[in-house]
Amino acid sequence: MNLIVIGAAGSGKSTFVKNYGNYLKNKEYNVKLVNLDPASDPIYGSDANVRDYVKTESVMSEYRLGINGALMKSMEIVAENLDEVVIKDDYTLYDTPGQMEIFLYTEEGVEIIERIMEDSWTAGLFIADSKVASTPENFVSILAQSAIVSLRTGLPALTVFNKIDIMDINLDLEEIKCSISEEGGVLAELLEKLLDFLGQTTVPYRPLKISSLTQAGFDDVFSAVNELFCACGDIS
Ligand SMILES: Nc1nc2c(ncn2[C@@H]2O[C@H](COP(=O)(O)OP(=O)(O)O)[C@@H](O)[C@H]2O)c(=O)[nH]1
Ligand SMILES: [Mg+2]
Repeated sequence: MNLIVIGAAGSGKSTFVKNYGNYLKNKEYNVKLVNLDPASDPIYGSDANVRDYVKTESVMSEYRLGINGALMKSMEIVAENLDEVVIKDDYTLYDTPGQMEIFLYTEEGVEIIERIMEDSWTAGLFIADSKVASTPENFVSILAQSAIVSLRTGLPALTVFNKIDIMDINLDLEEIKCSISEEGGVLAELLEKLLDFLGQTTVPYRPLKISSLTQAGFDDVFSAVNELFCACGDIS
């Protein structure tokens, strides 16, 4: 089974990959950790690392590119080395580039996902920083992003609210709706409509709150992922 960990810079993807990898190893699974971020060295012992093939800082000087151009070029080089970095095991956790858009909005990102998906169960885990989702407006924006992750990747995906050790958030959709409508005005009306629409994502049915640092909520992630792939399972 593959888990592709996607999220904004700083949301905690790499910390999740490191500690969820340990969590799975403690359950006696064979686990592989793969770094797909050409711009940062992994904070864990990786079993495959794109930085063995491309380093964004070297691409910047070699091709005389700015950081964004170099990230795009780096993804092209990553895509040329997929044989080396797509590896199968009981679980393979893929850590994606710090900047989510480099992965989601490039042809190479889609190509990498398709390659990982070949012949094995693959899920997307969208990691959101709970601090960013702490107001109703921002919560709706996270739901919108989670819908974008599903649409762009075509993966069965779960949204995970990280860093609950420092910020616990309310995921009760009805309560969020109430606090939005209390605000009134055009923005509240728009948010309410969006919330109705985005409430169709898995978030309301499977509120997943975790701390990648303390491992709180990892059991919930484990069962939610299994249910995604269990014919008898029902994520509602
Ligand atoms: N308090 C807290 N900090 C976290 C958690 N997960 C990640 N961090 C911190 O958030 C920062 C960014 O984490 P990182 O894993 O590098 O994010 P990435 O850019 O998405 O890979 C680091 O300082 C982490 O220690 C968490 O669950 N709780
Ligand atoms: Mg990272």
